[in-house]
Amino acid sequence: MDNKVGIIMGSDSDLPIMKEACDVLEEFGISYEIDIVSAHRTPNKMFNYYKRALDSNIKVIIAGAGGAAHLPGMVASLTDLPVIGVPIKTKSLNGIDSLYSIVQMPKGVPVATVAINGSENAAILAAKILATNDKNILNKLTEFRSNQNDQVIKKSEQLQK
Ligand code: RP5
Repeated sequence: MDNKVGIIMGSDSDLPIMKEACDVLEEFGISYEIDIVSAHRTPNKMFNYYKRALDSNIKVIIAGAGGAAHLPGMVASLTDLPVIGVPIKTKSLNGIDSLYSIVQMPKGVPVATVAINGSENAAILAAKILATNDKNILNKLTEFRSNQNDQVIKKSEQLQK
């Protein structure tokens, strides 16, 4: 079975942002499972998610949540898998609430927090974690970095003309 990334989010309203992580993982040819798991509205599903993750060969979890964004931290407290938290931008506080909720974890329960709405970076980070044990993903990451470098150099050269 392929190593997978588990993508979860607190609400379907997070989906447009979390979909960007799916697109990146597809570019890298990485399998993933995606679901809605709410820390507050479906607590039992959240408590059981780590078992499902292990059964599905999930090696990294990306968890997006907004507002009182407890999902990434709670999932991190229940599993030894690495958890990457994506703070979702909110209408009332622009996602500062989400960011602080996710990043300010107590010692002993780390969540790797990306920028507000930074789900693409969450996917790249997940790819890097899987690449420590997967040459194909590593090669794709190297190509991605090289393309990124070339694009910026090209823009810079155009600017100098
Ligand atoms: C969080 O509450 C979700 O992650 C979402 O970002 C936020 C708002 O959820 P909805 O009211 O849009 O369902 O749990």
